[in-house]
Amino acid sequence: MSIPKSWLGSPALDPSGPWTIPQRWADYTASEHRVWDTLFARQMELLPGRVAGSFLAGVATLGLERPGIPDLERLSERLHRLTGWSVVAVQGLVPDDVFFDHLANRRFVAGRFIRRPDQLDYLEEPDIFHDVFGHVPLLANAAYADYMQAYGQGGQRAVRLGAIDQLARLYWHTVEFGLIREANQLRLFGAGIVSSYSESRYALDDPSPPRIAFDLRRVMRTRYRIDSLQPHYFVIDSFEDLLRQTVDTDFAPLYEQLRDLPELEPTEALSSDRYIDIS
Ligand code: HBI
Ligand code: FE
Repeated sequence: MSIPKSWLGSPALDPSGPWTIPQRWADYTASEHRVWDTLFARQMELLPGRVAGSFLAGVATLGLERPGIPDLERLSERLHRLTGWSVVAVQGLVPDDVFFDHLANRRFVAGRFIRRPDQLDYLEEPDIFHDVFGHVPLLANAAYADYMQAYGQGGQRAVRLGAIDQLARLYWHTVEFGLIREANQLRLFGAGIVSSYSESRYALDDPSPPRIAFDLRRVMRTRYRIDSLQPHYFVIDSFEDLLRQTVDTDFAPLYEQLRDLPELEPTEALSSDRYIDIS
């Protein structure tokens, strides 16, 4: 990945780009807003003391405590002032190259729809609760915001180098399911965890999944499961360290090396793994 330009300028907020749709905020029903409120209350009761401090700070400064599904225009205005990111609505999953293009331009895509009341605990496609509650608070953190942009730029290069799988694993094991060391404790930061009631507890409380110190090469070789709780978690030291480890690496030769090494199955251990056992 190349060095991301840190957020210095302030180009106009651009709520567009490929595959976006209008949010039509006024069209959400009372029942849809209630689903958001239920999920929000449940996670906010659980997360203090378990989630990275920057996440809770982001929830507060972005005004996510207001009841109801957030209005993305309003949310983007606040976020844009802090780190130059905006949030745009899409129908659902978008192709990889489109996803990377948005990230590289500091736009996070959020599914417009919200899960049904009978799907509070599990759904396959990312909805607005996962995308906004899970991902957006940390975009108010400068290092995390730079990491996400660098990821988008790295993704555009990975498309050309045929290395999407390796890069997608990095995203999965950090942005979606990462843990962080903070205040000499393990804390959550991955959006897939913090937007899930069961995984927010399991990832910290359950004795079975190993917590392994983040290592870029190791993570890029590790296949993942999308249909169950994670069999292990990777732990970063800080967002600054994650950013440094990735932007200081030339990914093209790394992909070449990784091609010659076997992929690791989700539960496979390596002798070089360093376990983190603080609780
Ligand atoms: N589209 N809406 C949406 N959200 C995602 O998280 C997403 C996507 N398309 C592709 C994608 N993620 C991943 O495959 C990339 O990180 C590799
Ligand atoms: Fe996600």
